[in-house]
Amino acid sequence: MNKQCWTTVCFAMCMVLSLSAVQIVQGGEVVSKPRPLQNDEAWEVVFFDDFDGPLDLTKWSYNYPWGPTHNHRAYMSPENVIVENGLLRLKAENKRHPDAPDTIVHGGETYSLDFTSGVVTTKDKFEFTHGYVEARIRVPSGNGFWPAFWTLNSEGGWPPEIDIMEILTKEPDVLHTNYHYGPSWDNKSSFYQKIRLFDFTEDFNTFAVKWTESDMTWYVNDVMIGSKFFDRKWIAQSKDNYILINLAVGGWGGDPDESTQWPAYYDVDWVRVWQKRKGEVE
Ligand SMILES: [Ca+2]
Repeated sequence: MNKQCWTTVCFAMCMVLSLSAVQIVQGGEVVSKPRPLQNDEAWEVVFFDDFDGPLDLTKWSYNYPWGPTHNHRAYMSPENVIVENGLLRLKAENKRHPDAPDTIVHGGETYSLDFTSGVVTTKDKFEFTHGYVEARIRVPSGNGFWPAFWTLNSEGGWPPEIDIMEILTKEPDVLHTNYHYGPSWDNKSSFYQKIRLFDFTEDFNTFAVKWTESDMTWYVNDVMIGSKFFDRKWIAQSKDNYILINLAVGGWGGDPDESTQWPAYYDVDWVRVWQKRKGEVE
């Protein structure tokens, strides 16, 4: 066998080996590739955080881009965003923040800001169009919490919004996923799925969405859940998205009550975004 043949054989063997590999190097460490991507070597990690601490401010910002409040009863504070023991911990407390106004109005609803909690986003630091977005998460238990893992367009219009994970902890075994889309706030549509699986407060679970130009698909622990969203026109409305991770109190999740244990923690072990290498077809 001449040199050229050997080169060809070696190249073929390398291809076989690389096709069988399901792990990649990230930040000097080997991480498992999520099962939904394993048949396609073109996917690579383009964003990650293992929260080995302190919070990496080249990747994350405190607060919502529009301020410390939203459609819930917690005032968001950087002091309630903690990174320890390899975890991002958003801490909800049963106390009013000294800077919090008594109430806010959002979407016609009035919210009394009696609680303090935390949020981080990648706005202006990491924004992406299409990919496989995943995080390993443990949500708090008890009545009154609404932990979420979601994305918004960087240019600020709404809709669209991709909700990878929303859990109302009064129903700890129910996962809510959503894609909000449409021409305006008043004239929006939602691809909403509500799926009862198992108690998400008991352990860490991986939540993901695979977002391509042709479909959106949601996953829990690498297993597809619900059905796909196929509408290319409205999928194209999402672009340059940033990630939000927040622990809301009250609002859609309902209010805390006497049984609620404080403080409560929403823990994130890691976040990763995978994309196809440039030039690869989605
Ligand atoms: Ca970690």
